[in-house]
Amino acid sequence: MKHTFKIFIILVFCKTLTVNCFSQNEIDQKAIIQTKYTADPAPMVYNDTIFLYTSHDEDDAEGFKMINWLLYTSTDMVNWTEHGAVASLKDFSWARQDNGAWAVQCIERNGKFYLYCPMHGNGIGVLVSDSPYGPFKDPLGKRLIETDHIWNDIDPSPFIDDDGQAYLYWGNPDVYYVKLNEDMISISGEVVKEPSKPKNYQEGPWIWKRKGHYYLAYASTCCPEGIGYAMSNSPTGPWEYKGMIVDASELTRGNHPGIIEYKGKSYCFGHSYDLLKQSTSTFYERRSVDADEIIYNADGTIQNHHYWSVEGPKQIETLNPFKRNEAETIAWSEGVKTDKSSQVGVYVTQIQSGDYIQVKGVDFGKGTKAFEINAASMTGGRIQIRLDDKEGTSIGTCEIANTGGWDSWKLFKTKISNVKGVHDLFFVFDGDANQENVFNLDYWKFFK
Ligand code: FUB
Repeated sequence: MKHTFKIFIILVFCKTLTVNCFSQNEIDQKAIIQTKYTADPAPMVYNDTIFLYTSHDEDDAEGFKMINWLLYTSTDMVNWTEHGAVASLKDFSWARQDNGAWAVQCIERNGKFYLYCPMHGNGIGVLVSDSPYGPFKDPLGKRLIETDHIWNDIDPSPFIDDDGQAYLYWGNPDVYYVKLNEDMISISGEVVKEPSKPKNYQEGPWIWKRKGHYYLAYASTCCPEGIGYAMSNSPTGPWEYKGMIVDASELTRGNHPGIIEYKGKSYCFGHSYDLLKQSTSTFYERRSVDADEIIYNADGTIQNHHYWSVEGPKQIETLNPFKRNEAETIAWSEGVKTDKSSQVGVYVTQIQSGDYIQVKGVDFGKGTKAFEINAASMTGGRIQIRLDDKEGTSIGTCEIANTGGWDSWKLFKTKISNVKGVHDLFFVFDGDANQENVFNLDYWKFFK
């Protein structure tokens, strides 16, 4: 309820004053996903990969318009591969179907993956899969948590302690928790309203343990919302407020933490409106996920960020161009969108002349001689392959012919001027300027 009120106030404020709802002088982080609006990041490390589940603000959303949950993966923190919608309101036959797919979180236990899903006004459900990529199924056919404050039952965050006891936390404007049984789809004991709710707590709890300390990060009091955190000696509190991981400042309008350790570093994910701000100065609920490295002090406290850094996280390993890479593996893109088909899975589409994709830190080693890409087109066009900048050195041009259909996929190959070492790769698209799409792209690969 509080959310609806919050958004209502913001929209009324913007519309009444007909003002730019965003300051023009802000220096923003480049959102880590650009092909869709993403929010409420829930990263999960499984094996050597980050699985980033997000909620999804529709492209035409004004207030919240959220019907499914997306998945992205990365092994280097800068190039993210889209896997499309892995769950949606349709997976819960008992829930409202047209809106309310809010902040999810996934956790693995004994080889199964449990995705805890809030449906605003319908409470919290759980989906189960044998794979982090889904498909996810509703094993209960009803909500997991029964309370008398269903509108407060949002933002579930599961946690498994070292002794194997699992917990589920959630809630706005209070933090609730309950023990989960080992099956992860039933509860043990009573729902507890946390009596030591930390200062500034609004919603979006995220629980983790590090070096014997328990942490509770959360979206801080609206508006604006930053990311606060508290620490405890126990998963059930009491929690002691420790400060802000990301300040609530004039730059933020809502947030939701997701925190992981990966390959020896720690990261905090959240969201902002920075991607939207690149295309309009009007406020809509169209958010985009950001991330930054976080640093712990010796006493376990976390160093503060005023806002998401402009440069974002550093790349932690190079990308191998000699294996199949999905076209939807992207560090930054302009103009393009993604879609999903049963034939090829997620692919890049709505490519217009002048659009481009950047893939960061590609290691060509001792050299490459050829490039191949799987594409479909009704018009044809070409891909200029450039290094280190959208207008950087061209190492080849791949001509894409008309394949006879937007789902008639063919491989196109071209020679590449020899290139060595590590470079950012830019695929710059060229075709008839009047076309809304010059080709669809599935995957690519270089050859030694
Ligand atoms: O994205 C919808 C809701 O807004 C989330 O569930 C909250 O955490 C806030 O980000």
